[in-house]
Amino acid sequence: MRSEPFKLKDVKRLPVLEPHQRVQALLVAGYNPLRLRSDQVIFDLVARGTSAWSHFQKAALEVGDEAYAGARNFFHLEDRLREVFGVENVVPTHNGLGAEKLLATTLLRRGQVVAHNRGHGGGLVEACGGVPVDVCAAVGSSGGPGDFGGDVDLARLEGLLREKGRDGVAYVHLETCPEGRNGQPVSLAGLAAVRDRTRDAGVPLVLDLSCAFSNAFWNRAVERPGTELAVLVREMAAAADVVLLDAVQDARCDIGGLIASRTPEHFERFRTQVVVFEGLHTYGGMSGRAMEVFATGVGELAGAEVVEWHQAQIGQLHDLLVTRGLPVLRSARGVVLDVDRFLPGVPAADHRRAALAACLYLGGGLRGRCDGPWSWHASGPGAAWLPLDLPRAALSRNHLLRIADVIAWTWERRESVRGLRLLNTPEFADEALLAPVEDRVVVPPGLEPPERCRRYEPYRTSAFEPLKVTDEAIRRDAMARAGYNTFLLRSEDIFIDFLTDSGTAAMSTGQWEGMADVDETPYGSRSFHHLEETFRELLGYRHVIPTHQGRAAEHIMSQVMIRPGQIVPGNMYFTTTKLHQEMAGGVFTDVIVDEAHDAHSGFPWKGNIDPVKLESEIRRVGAENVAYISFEMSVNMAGGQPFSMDNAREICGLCHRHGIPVMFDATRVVENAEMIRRKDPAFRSRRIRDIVGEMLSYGDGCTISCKKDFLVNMGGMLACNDDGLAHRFRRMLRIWEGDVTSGGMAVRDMEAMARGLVESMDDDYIRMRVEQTQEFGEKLLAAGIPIVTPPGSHAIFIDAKRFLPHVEQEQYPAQALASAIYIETGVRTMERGNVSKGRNPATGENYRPKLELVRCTIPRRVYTPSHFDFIVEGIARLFERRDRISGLEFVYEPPVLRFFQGRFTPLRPWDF
Ligand code: P61
Repeated sequence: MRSEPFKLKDVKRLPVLEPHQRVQALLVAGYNPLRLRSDQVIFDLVARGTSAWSHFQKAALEVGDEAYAGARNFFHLEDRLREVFGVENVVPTHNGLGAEKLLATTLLRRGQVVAHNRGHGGGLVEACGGVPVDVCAAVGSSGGPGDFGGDVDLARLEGLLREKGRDGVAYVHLETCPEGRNGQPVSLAGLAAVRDRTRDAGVPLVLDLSCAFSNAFWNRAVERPGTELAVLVREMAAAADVVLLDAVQDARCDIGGLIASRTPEHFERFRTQVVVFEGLHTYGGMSGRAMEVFATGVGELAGAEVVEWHQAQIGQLHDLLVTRGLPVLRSARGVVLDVDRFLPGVPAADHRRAALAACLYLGGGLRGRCDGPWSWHASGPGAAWLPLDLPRAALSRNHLLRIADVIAWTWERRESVRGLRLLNTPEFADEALLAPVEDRVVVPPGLEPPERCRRYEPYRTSAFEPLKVTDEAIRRDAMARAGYNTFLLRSEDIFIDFLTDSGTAAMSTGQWEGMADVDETPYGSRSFHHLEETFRELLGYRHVIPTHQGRAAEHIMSQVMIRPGQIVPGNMYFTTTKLHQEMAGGVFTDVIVDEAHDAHSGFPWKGNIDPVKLESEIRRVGAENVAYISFEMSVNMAGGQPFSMDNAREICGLCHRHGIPVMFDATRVVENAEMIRRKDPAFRSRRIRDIVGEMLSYGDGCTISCKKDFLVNMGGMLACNDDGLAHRFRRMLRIWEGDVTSGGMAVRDMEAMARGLVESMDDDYIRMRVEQTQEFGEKLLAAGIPIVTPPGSHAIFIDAKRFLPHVEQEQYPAQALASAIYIETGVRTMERGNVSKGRNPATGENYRPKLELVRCTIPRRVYTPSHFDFIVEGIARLFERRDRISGLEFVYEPPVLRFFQGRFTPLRPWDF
């Protein structure tokens, strides 16, 4: 699998911790990462409940049936388990341990043996008077998952069964990818052999299926190529007498468990016991909502897409480490560091493993998995290995690169690492308190792994939205049905959606938090005041007037500020902006610099207004006939091109000398500010919010579509300083949009907007956001694809004239290219050429804009480097066969804004 089979839906901020903060945190935690607070850990690689949820799982939270008995969610869970695992007779438990508890307290008698492959985890068996016996081959084999290190030593098992007999062995307990065996899987052949032995001996076989799909990935790779994972999992489940499931592994939940048995007698005993320890037999210690999340997670395992991606990511991380020569083992849960080879200089008595865990934390905030009995970790088989389990669907490739850098950084400093001494007598690993044997564990603080420092998304996935991978025949058909217009495609037929960055951002958990508690009133809600204060503070305008989106603000501003016949000079038109100016009787005039119309000029400030053009317009009509200047940031139609601070200062000064107001379109103000920081050395070390504040301070007001930079799915803004103007804006707002303290928006959307504005000015976020677009542009250029240069901030624009030089402008090359890209890749883009520009109303002729572009617009916080690589490869494939793409003609042409609903057909059938 080459990219995530999902897009990001909700994101969660990763903590930012300077090296000295990590040193301090670890000191307070007694050099034991398990004792750190979650906000002190950047990458939590303990993989228990840390995976991302699908947005269906998140929705499931809202439909918990919290009835004490017979909750709907339990039956849903039963159904999904039957379909996916082929498991019947389910008894729910609060977590995996709850399931083990029901097992041990029903099937185990004092003195009986439990044979297992789990490495550790025998605490419960011992507490119930049993004797756990690990029957695996020696722990610490150095093979990868293809060696099935979770398999049982059959001779030992046979010997034990023979020696103890049916009465002496309570059950044989096998775990898929057992934690204590470094997550190494169990083979199907091994499982079948154990089943034969247990049947012969009359001893129940218990199988923990928590990681069954991860395990099956390796069964398929080695034993059964081409078989569906779900088929293999059902085969495993059918081999067992009793199955256990902890919801926090493959099913990606944060809580929940169950036990089930084909045997009516076992089932009866679990059902009797569940009410003693867990809860009633239809909830077992889970809330209704937890069962629904669990049921949804189980149902989503059927296609196993996320399991496949998880394994692909583990492979990537493993390869990154192996190519640097690090002593590391791949597992089905993550990677495992070979502690002895990693830190040979630290004596075993100095807690080598704990020292390595501490170093990884100091180097970059990593926390490996080190829970369980202390003796197992300190001196038992666990001491030789440090597992780093990869959460499912939560991290991007940049995160993996960062994790690999941190591990490699530690490796490079291994000679200077010193060990730890124990300060107490812990029974469990989380109790241990340690201190360095010398004055330090690893090299002095202040040094971070240098490359890619902070060059990763400053958030992880909290919830994702699964994507449908369609095949080409389906896409060809969908495109024809959509009349070769990407606006008319159904979102469900799309793999990656680059139509627009408008309203498509992933929300953050912080925004959701705010939305959960709002006062739903249109008059004076707390959220309105929060919004007003935040916008005032960050944008600097006194009057803050919310609207439901950008065009509503444009309508009001145009109606209030334009007298019929006045001109409105601007830095290139935008469709809705120009339409509202014209509806108010104004005439748009383009005063952008000439370079903006040249797709290949390297000029860095293609969003600038040309002062000479502007002055000559003012002179031509007289200042009193200029309504205002419409000054757009990160000019959309020019390719997302910024203006410079010098230009803003100069143009605003010029206008004010003539008494002409400057109204910004601040829709993409934060991205323009980041471009200024990147390109203008004077701003390199300035904070983004200061740059934004300075830019806006030169103008008199602004309209904003908050659906772009401000990270919300709905919302707009109109702002100014002038009291009289604000009064007239508000009057219009009441008549056309809604109340002045809501602008016709849901209160929760205002709360999300206030928080979105703050998040958009997070320096780490905006740096990475613009970096992502730049990198995408550079990859396309490297693949020989003609794009508008220099790359902008919100989108990359492909030059359709150069991509399809054989297609006449009258045959709509950009429209044809957008359609062909969809057919080839499943990626949706947008035409920005003469279809968008329309016809000259006087002559009925098509306008012939200089630029015929296809816009690949990048939603914020939604896609990862793997998605981008997928797209670049697809477009490069199409480029090879571009001569087989013909132009289009209209079969239906709407009278206004024809690009939205127009329909086309190819001039000759497409056979690329
Ligand atoms: C977009 F095909 N932009 O880029 P509203 N100003 C600016 C915008 O980029 C903008 C608006 C005002 C869209 C959505 C869109 O022909 C189209 O909140 C610089 O969408 O009302 C919107 O803000 C309007 C796409 C709009 C189009 C019009 O994808």
